[in-house]
Amino acid sequence: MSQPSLSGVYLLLDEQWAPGHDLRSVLELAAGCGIRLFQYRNKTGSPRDVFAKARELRDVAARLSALFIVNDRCDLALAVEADGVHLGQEDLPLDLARRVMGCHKIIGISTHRPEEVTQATRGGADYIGYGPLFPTTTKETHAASVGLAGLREIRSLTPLPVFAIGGITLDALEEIVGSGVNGVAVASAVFNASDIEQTMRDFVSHFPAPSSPLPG
Ligand code: 3NM
Repeated sequence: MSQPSLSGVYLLLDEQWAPGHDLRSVLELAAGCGIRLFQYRNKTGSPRDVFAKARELRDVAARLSALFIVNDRCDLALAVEADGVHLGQEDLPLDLARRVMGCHKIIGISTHRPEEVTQATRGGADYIGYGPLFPTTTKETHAASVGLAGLREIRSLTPLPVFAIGGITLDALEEIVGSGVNGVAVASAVFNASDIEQTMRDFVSHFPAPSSPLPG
């Protein structure tokens, strides 16, 4: 299924990665800066708290015509009527996730090697995260950094939207965009910035046009 809005800046919303920030305010500010794609992550909260926060953020995103994706959990994504789910390699396999989510929800998947990109493409993912592009301390990952050369390599392996992820900063953005990716998924470059609004605007300005929301 074609997802024209799966491009540009994909902001990762995780309270643990955003100390001192209120995620709802960040989402509102980000949408004002032209960000149209958000992922909610919470691996530590109680199910009830996580549900309540996800629901709140999902409502804000919907009001602002932005896509809202839940990390890891299909049940939570469906419970809050998110636009989709983002899977890791250790989460529910893609075919099962598709059965749970149905054909209209977005399913993204994290990949770290070219074989995983091919597999995710054959398996019917809607977009791919590829990384870590550069070393990052945000998430403990055992995968080696793929680097810009690795990123360029996978472009020909999939027609799906590709988001580079991991250690992405404004400094490298021009080259990253030049590698043919459709977007970048970021956390620390935004949350650690001294001026997060300006940083988000700078990120968005590297992409051709603000992503448009899904029709209907
Ligand atoms: N996934 P930052 S790297 C969530 O390689 C995540 O799959 C990665 O945060 C992967 O922009 C990563 O602060 C962390 O590096 C992204």
